[in-house]
Formats: sequence, C-alpha cells, structure tokens
Amino acid sequence: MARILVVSNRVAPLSEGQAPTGGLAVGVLGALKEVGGIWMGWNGEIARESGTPLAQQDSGAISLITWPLSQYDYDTFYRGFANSVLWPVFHFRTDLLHYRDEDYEGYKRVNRIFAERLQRMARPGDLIWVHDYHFLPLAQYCRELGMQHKFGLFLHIPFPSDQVFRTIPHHADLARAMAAFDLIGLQTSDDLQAMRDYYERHLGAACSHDTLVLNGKATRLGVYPIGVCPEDIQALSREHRNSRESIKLKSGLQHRRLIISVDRLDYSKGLVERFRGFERLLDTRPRFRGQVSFVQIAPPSRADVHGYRSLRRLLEQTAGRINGRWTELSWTPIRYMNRSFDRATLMSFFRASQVGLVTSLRDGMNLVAKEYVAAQPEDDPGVLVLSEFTGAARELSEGALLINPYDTAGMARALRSALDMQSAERRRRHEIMMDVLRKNSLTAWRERFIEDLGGI
Ligand code: GDG
Repeated sequence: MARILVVSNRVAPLSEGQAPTGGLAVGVLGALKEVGGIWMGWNGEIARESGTPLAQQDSGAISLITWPLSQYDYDTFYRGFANSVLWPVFHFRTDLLHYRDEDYEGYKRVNRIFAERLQRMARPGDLIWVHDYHFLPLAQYCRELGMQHKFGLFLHIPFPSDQVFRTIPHHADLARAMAAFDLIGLQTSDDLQAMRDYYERHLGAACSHDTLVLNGKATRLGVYPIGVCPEDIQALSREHRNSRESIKLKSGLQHRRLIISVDRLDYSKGLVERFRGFERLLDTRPRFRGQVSFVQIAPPSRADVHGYRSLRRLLEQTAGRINGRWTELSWTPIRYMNRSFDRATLMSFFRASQVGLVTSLRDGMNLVAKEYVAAQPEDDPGVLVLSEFTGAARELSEGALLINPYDTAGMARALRSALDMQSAERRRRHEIMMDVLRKNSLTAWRERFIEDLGGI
C-alpha cells in the first residue's frame, strides 16, 4: 500500500493532555491514527531560520516531522498572507483583508521551503495529501523541483464566490498554481461550484462536473465532507459523564438547563451574534430567566492577527453587559471561558447540555456540531441549533434546527423551540443525524479522498 504523506501548517502534538483545538488537526490526527503515515509541518516554534532543525517523533504508525519558522516567515506567511488575506477572504470578510507584497513573498517562500522538505522526504509512489489554505501553491513548487507524485489538496474552509475570490491580489497566479494538484477536495458542493465558476469565468478552464482542465493539465474536484468518529465520541462522553469536571459543571448549574457552544475564538464563528441571540431569549421569554445557563468555551486563537484582539474585547463587553443586566445572586446567564478543556471533558459537557448552539457566519464544515450530536445520550438527546452557513448544515438540515445567525429574533425562537422540544421529537431528530454521522464519518472522509487520489 502507498505511504501517505500529510502536509499541514501546524502538526498536532501526539501526547495526551495536549489536545488540538482546531478542526484540521482533530480531523487529520483522527484519520492518521487509523492508517498511519507521515505528518509534516511547522512545530509552532520560532527559530533563526525556517525549516531547521528538523525533528522526528514516532508514535505507533504515525511519524511527525516538524521544523520551526523564522520570525519573519511567521509574520509574513502565517500572520500575513495566510491569516490576513486568505482566511478572511475565504470567509467572505473582505473588510478584514490586509494585503502587503512582502507577506505574499513570504507565503511563497515558506511554500518553497515546504516543497524542498517534501522532496527530500518523499519516496516514489507516496501519496501526498496537503491540507488547507496555507499551501495553495505547494504542488506547483514541488513539480518545479521535478516531483512526479500524486498531490491532493483538501480545503477545510469554504471557497468564496468568484467576485470575492478576485479581491485577493494575484488571485489568478494562486489559482493557476493550485491547478498543479491532481485532486482538490472541498467540504460541500457549493464550494465546488464556486471554485469551478472562478476557473471557468476567469481563467478560461474547461470544466466538467468533477474535472477542470487548465493549459492541458487536468485537476479532479470532489466533495468530501469531513466527519467524526461517532462511536468513539459516544463512548468517550458516556465514560466521562461523571468525571470531576463534568460533576463540577452540573453542580454549578443546580439543575438548570444548559446551552453550550465551543469554538476557537474566531470572527467567522458568530460569537457576538450568538450572545445577542441568547440575550433576546431572556428578553422575550421571561420564563427562561434564572432557568437556563449558557456556557461558551472559546480558547483564544491567532491572538496576534488583525481582527482577533478587537473581537475578544467586543465579546468581553457583550458578555459583561448581558450578565450585568440579568445576573441574579444565584444565577449567571453567560459563563464565558477563554480556555480549552481536554477532549473527553468537552464531550461530557456536550452530553450534559440540552442545546448545542453553533452560529458561524461562514464555516467550511464545523466539527463541533457533529461532535455535539455524537456525544448525546440516545434515550434523552439534546437539540442542535445550527447556522445555515456551515458545511454541516448541508448534511444535518433534517435533524438540527437551522438558523440564520444574523436574525437575532429567529435565533431566540429556535432556542425556545429547542428548550421546549419533547423527548420523542428530540430522539427522532437525533437518530436522523446519527445516521448521517455514521455514513459520512471521518473514516469515510479519509478513505474516499485517498482512494480517489490513488486512483488518478
Ligand atoms: C476548520 C474549519 C472545519 C475546540 N475547543 C476545544 C477543542 N476544540 C475542538 C473541537 C473541534 C475542533 O477543535 C474545532 O473544529 P471546527 O470544525 O469546529 O472549527 P475550526 O477549528 O475552524 O476548523 C472548519 C474544520 O477545519 C475541519 O475540516 O470543520 O469549518 O474552519 O474538534 O472539539 N478541543 C479540546 N478543547 C477545547 O477547548 N480538546
């Protein structure tokens, strides 16, 4: 069987107690645990030079090969072009686009360093699976070095409409370089459609429903919705339902009902809109005051990137204002925590909550939504309230209560329906969603992508 060589920006630590809090790392780690492989990327550290020293850590069938970045490369590649141009634009936030030529140069330079590393590591026949927006030109640079491997790219985030994509300076260069991949995987058919539209309209590519041909080179496009391992999550949440943290949470609630949200602290997740939706519920439905608590877990993320610090301030103000308005001596409406918990604890928190609330303004998939469903007890499941702008909404529309996060009153109504929903209806919806999770599992995601890449 061919070896799988995975490349992503950050490589997740393998040690227990250092759980990754990003969807890419959670997904890739889960997938590699099943089949093994080599995972290459940045170790999260800053050094004098990018790319050295190289470290290797082996754990079972997984080898991690990591290296540091220089401060300049971190600033230009990571904070700059990747997270101040590509991330905001791919999430339709052109107002947050900050472009500088030196950042784009840094982005290309780091991609070249990764290409050189890959060239040294790869053996003939390896399948190279590249992840996300940090490495759009990587396959092109590898080809320039003479590599003839099969290269696949999976984009974890949405692909924007062509008008939005064109706000990226040098978008056509980037897109031409991306076409050096043999397979590009997207989360939803909307993303695939948007990508195809751009290539057809602006680069004159010949596109059929799953292939684009640019300058004689064909690239396969496919939809691979990332999933979770529902059985593992079910077991984890059951085993830890009486863990110390879970009991602390429940005793703090004093039998009140619980709405839970978990996200990296990111402007794409609609956190402010969510706080306002919960406030509207308290405003318009007095019977919930003192009866429902909202727990928001939001580990900080990219704190040194433009837009994140001001978001954090706004959230603190909003939570403070709402709590100032409604808190009673024995009840705090919003518990807002900028910290992470280990995965088992998180799953036990999901299990203990009556409502899982996901309000992203744009989200490639949103694994939290799927984890929330998988963590529920089958005989008394909670309800998922889910933004229609997540990839997950495409799969879970029959079981979740879908909302538009910009519609505060609509969100409050959905929360009310979720809190009032009878057990039979909750069970019915949960079963529908579990069927989807089992079918579109993390294993299926990995198998389908690797099989398609191998078959090219
Ligand atoms: C990107 C795309 C796509 C969060 N807090 C803690 C914690 N987490 C874990 C969650 C979940 C993951 O991090 C977050 O994944 P999401 O999918 O919700 O969001 P992104 O990080 O934005 O992921 C997204 C994903 O890639 C995969 O393709 O779905 O659309 O944006 O697994 O549980 N884990 C722990 N403690 C925390 O406090 N242990």
